[in-house]
Amino acid sequence: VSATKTSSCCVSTRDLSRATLSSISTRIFSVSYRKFVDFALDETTRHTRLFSSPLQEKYNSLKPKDGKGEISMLSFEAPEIRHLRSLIIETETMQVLDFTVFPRAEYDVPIFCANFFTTARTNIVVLDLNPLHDVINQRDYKEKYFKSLIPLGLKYAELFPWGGKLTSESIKFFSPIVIWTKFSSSPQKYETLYSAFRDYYKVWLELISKAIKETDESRISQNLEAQHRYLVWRAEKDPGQGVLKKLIGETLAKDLLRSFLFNGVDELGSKTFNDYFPHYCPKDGDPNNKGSIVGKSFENRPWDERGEFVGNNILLT
Ligand code: BLA
Repeated sequence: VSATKTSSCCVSTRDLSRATLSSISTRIFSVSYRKFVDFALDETTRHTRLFSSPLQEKYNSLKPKDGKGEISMLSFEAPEIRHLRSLIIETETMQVLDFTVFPRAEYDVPIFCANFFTTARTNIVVLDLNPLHDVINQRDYKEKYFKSLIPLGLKYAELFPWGGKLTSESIKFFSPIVIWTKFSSSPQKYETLYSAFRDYYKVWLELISKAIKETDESRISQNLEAQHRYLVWRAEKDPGQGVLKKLIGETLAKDLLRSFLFNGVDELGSKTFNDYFPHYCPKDGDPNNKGSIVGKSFENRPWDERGEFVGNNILLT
């Protein structure tokens, strides 16, 4: 009897202490994305020469309007990289990473894209090598960059289930290995995300290091237009805009988006949002008045395990 008592007493104490520990670790666990950026910068300098960007002087750090927390920015260039920039937001209630690397127009290499939005409870994550050209209809471009990466995508698709419906147009900017996911905050998930970030970034660096500089003017201008279209999409429709406006006000947020995050949107081309996305626009021509006319779709991952697109094709021509 006494043995049983002891053991039942020990079990409950152990359970109790486990519960206490886990609640403490939930409470004290706080995410920082700084080590992600440190990793990326270290790794980049192993492949190329990074130079501080002229934008760095103006865009380095900002205080949110309520004075709580910090917004930090870094930006660089390299012989193959037009713009490598990171934005980290750290406040009492959220941690955000927006880390994107745009190759120069002489390269048709994908755009590296990591967008992580974290609160105490939840995470909204996009990690991808955003294709510069169409990977749904242009098989040669898809095979050139993504064929060998499908196993990597599959590994993380299992660890990070598809995040559900998203703005339909976004799918055209995503690759077959995109990680689009939402999950509850936990130290384990954070470490897995760090590992995915490192793997995807290393793979992207391999691509840019091996890429052959394009000399054909018409291909260079196709790359340039594709980059401009991407910038126009994101500067107009980035889902982080609302958060940025709340934190720093409309004027600063707009400047940050157009001149820093999506730098080039006003310089690399003259086409407008309506030119690139005519189906998106309501009759009054203002793309901000309504959401997408096609709305949200792709409840499930629209790529199969061979990297074939299996979503519907309404707007993908
Ligand atoms: C939500 N962010 C989302 C969603 C996507 C992305 C797909 C789901 C909602 C939707 O489909 O619109 C991210 N979409 C992208 C990316 C591309 C794209 C990376 O088309 C690239 C082509 N997110 C940020 C930053 C913040 C942020 C910097 O990157 C905050 C400062 C926040 N993203 C954020 C929030 C949501 C979100 C709050 C949920 C709100 C919403 O669903 O609109």
